[in-house]
Amino acid sequence: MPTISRRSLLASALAAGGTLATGALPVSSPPQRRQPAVPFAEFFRMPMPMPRLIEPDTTRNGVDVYSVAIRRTRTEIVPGLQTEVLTFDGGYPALFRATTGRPVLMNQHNHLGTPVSVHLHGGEVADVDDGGPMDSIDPGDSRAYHYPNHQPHAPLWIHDHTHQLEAEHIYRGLSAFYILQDEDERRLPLPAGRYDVPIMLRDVHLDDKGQLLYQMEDSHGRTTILANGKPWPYFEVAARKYRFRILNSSNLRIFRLRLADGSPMTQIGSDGGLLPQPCLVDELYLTPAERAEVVIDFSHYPVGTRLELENTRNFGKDDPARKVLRFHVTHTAQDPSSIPVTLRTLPPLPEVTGRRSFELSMDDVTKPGAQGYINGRVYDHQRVDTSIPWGSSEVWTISNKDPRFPHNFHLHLVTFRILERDGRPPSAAETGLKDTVGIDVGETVTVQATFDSYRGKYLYHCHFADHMAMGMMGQMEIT
Ligand SMILES: [Cu+2]
Repeated sequence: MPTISRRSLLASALAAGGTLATGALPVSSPPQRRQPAVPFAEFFRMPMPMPRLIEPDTTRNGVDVYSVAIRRTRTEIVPGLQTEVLTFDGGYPALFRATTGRPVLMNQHNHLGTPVSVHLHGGEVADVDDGGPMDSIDPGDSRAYHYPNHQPHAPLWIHDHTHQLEAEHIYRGLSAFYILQDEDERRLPLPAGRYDVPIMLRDVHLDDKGQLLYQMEDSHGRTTILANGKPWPYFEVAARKYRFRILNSSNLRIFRLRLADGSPMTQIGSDGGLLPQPCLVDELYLTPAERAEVVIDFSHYPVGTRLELENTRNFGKDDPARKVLRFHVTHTAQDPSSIPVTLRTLPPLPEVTGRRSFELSMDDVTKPGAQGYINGRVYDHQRVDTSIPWGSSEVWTISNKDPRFPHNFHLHLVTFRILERDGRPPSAAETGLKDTVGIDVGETVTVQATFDSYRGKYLYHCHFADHMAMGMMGQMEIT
């Protein structure tokens, strides 16, 4: 066995937001990673499906009205076994499509035995429609959520946000794409239609019956990587350009994605839609809830090529999570698409009206009752942590003071711009609108957000879902 330095060991363990007892591991120990209990699905054996498109039941006065059943279903993750999952309308995962300027009324019916709260991540919605942690739908009840879709295009998503159940609910499948498009985006000559492909990534831990095993902070056990609900699938492509909208819906896993042959990808978008300009990237770094949109040009490859999308943030060469999916170039096709030099123009940043600081920290997760903190406080829905005057534009400095765990930071209601990462300007990939930003151990990130839409109470939190469940959330009130 090759010698593993303590530094790389720690880095590997941290890579997946892992559980690691402080100072307890000898220098030569391999990471304490359980092998999957079942013979896990083989790599690149199943095709990657599209998410299930959920369509509105009707359109009333220009509003698309949906009726969505939140329910259990079964899906084949390990070939030959049926795995029980939680879904929006049976989609594992599901996909909603919406258009800027066209409101949605989403009736959610809770057929589970637990409360659920439906949150449109990245959505600019009234606080009563935001799916707050305490504002849940009881088992057997229904609720209508109003999504005005005033905001520009963005690859949004929907997930459960019920206090202390969110982590397990999201893990078991309550996450869906909500792709909001506008004319500014649609008129660009980017790959479209069947060449515009959403990919939801996550990791899971399967037990010996092929069922999802949920334990808090089980980053070492979640070694099966799913793309659109299938383990390590393959995806057949034509030798032309494709647009991929990639969401990391994992609870704890950070993906660092690259093409196995080292070719660059063209990143065109992030959480809040298109970047101002496309940029060439060697890798995509996605913490939980972050999105990246890329164009990959398969015309460089002969028909017959098999090209892996790898995850280089992993536990080493025996870690199945180093693999993600594989593209199979199966045929040629016409390609009228192109990538414009300018994708959008973002408005200039307003004058700064206030500054605040936030520190993220967490108890040692190996201790029972471990909690997560923002500025030393655990989430309390009855407490307002941050009062913000309506119309203000604030600079928030967020530091990860945790010596062990990466975190990230998500703001409800608004997008923000990243000003600095550890004192340096953001990379080109981070120059767009963001709603979630990764903050590694010891890092400090500075962002600017403008609170000029709704008034009311909203959350900000770490989006490592297991950390949310540990209370690593705060409440802001825009007044
Ligand atoms: Cu966290």
